[in-house]
Amino acid sequence: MKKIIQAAGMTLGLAVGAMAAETSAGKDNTTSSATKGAPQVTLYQSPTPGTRAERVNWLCEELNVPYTAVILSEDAMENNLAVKKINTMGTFPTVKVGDITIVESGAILQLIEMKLANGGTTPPIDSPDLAYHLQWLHYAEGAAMTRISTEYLLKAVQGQPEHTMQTQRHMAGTQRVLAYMEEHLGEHPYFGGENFTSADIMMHFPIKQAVFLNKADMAQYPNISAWREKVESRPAFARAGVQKEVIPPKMPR
Ligand SMILES: N[C@@H](CCC(=O)N[C@@H](CS)C(=O)NCC(=O)O)C(=O)O
Repeated sequence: MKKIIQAAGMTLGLAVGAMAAETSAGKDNTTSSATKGAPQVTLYQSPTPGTRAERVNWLCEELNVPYTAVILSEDAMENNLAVKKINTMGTFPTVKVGDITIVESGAILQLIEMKLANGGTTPPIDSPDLAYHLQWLHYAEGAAMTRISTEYLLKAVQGQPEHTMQTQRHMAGTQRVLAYMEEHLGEHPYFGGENFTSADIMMHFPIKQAVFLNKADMAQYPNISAWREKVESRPAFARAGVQKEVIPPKMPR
């Protein structure tokens, strides 16, 4: 299912070509009949585990969608530069589906589900869960990550004289989004509603970040904690190598 190709030390342009040739030459014979003839998924990853790219690994493992995971250099900075040559935004995940390369994890998950998995985990159009699924799929990088990271950044600049109403609105943003998640999970087993969906995959990352960046006390959120245990015990979670906690990044010297 998954193939990690590392190209440390190779000329990057050549490395990409060599890898593309290698994978399209049919060495990867894991393509299931559901996706035969479908565009290949190439996932550009960071050598540092735990980026949002893990959402793509996780979804593909859940849905049995074949993909090739590529790390262009073991050196994180070099790898960033190499990925920027593939897509100028160069964030993780960057994914190539067929001939098109895109960024933004939520959009990538939706694209894979729609194009390669007959909708995948998306609830049917007439299901009341569709609204929950869509809300949380977008909430993860929308309300949740913006508030969690803004609060962290505001704490980092605390003490500076400029403290406007706008900045104040973002203080306690982490608590606010976690309380909203807690409420939902008190009424539904999953962010996707009755069933696990890609919205659950999207929501795992901001919850980890809330704990790591703003030291959120998860004892206050028993529903989120129970949900975490449940989704982290899924076989696809382990197969995808999703990190349970944030690994503190190594800062370049
Ligand atoms: N909203 C984007 C965020 C992507 C993002 O910022 N990813 C981080 C890794 S978790 C990254 O690439 N950081 C390095 C950078 O911004 O250059 C998504 O969900 O894909």
